Amino acid sequence: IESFLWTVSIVGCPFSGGQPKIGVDEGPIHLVEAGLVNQLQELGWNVKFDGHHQFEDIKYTLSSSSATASSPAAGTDSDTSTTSNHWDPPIGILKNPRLVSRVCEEVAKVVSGHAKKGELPLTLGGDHSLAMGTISGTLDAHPRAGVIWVDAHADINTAATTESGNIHGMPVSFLMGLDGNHQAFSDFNKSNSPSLETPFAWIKPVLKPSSIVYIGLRDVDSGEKKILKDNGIKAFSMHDVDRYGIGKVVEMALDYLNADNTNPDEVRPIHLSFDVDALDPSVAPSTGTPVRGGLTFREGHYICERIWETGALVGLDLMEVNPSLEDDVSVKQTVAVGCSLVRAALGETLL
Ligand code: HAR
Ligand code: MN
Ligand code: MN
Ligand code: MN
Repeated sequence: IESFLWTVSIVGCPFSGGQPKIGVDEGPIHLVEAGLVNQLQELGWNVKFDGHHQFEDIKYTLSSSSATASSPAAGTDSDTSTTSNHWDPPIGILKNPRLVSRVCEEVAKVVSGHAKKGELPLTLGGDHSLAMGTISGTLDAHPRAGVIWVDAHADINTAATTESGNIHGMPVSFLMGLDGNHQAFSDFNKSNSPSLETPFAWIKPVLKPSSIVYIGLRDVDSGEKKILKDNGIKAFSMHDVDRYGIGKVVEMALDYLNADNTNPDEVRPIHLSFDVDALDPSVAPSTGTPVRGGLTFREGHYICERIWETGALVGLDLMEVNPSLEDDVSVKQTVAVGCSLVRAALGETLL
């Protein structure tokens, strides 16, 4: 194992603003408290972890920069995920758009900074809206990188298709710069109160539709199905996992990303964005939007192990662990599985 020289940088993101349930912001805290740092050191990694990111200053800047802001001080808004603020009103039905945008912009800078130093950024969520930050950061440092997105959901709704207004169901559409967002945001700009910032202006459409592969999908909205089809996006649903087996599915995913590779010896860098709800709820119960019929414990781990084996992993996300959902045993189980998936992606072997 040659990993002993390598550095993994943990980016702890206690953030829940991309969805309405309190508690997912505690995911990274529980993963670290369960001993993740030590577990990665035991695998031979040099682990950098400077504590979880505090996004409080972002909330503060947002609330005080708005001309319409009245006096309540930052910090009195204890739950930004369920209430909308005078400084961050919805755009259409999108909730907390400016907060999500600012937080992801910060995450993008942090991830890109680590990656450019040759470190492997490991982002612990928090909700999956954070992937706008992590993938922007990875592609800034590794422009050729491809994304493997493991999830029950496609997270590719646009402002025009989302039925929930929860931005964790939308990050891929922003990364691709899909049209449905442009229209909604230019409509918004026309009616914008000048004191309110337009969110997501910083995101470059860096992710080509041919640079992502999904594995594990089973709850895809009808608007999302159309987007996947219209853009020719490669996706392996649970139907495909049943049909071909996880081994074949992961090979097909890797082959797809490397299909245009001019030098076949030089595999494309890979960013793995793993939403824990890809796993069956019997395996990972403590998550905000569980969907039955998911990946088994081994199927989830196999994906991570096989990607590690390629030697091409340059970025890793583990998202949507919510320690306030379900009973204590379920929380412990979900956190333990989360740590175990990360170890598998970072080189833990069974033999
Ligand atoms: N597609 C639904 C929506 O847009 C549900 C999205 C749920 N997303 C996550 N992340 N849990 O994958 O709201
Ligand atoms: Mn707790
Ligand atoms: Mn997701
Ligand atoms: Mn999901």
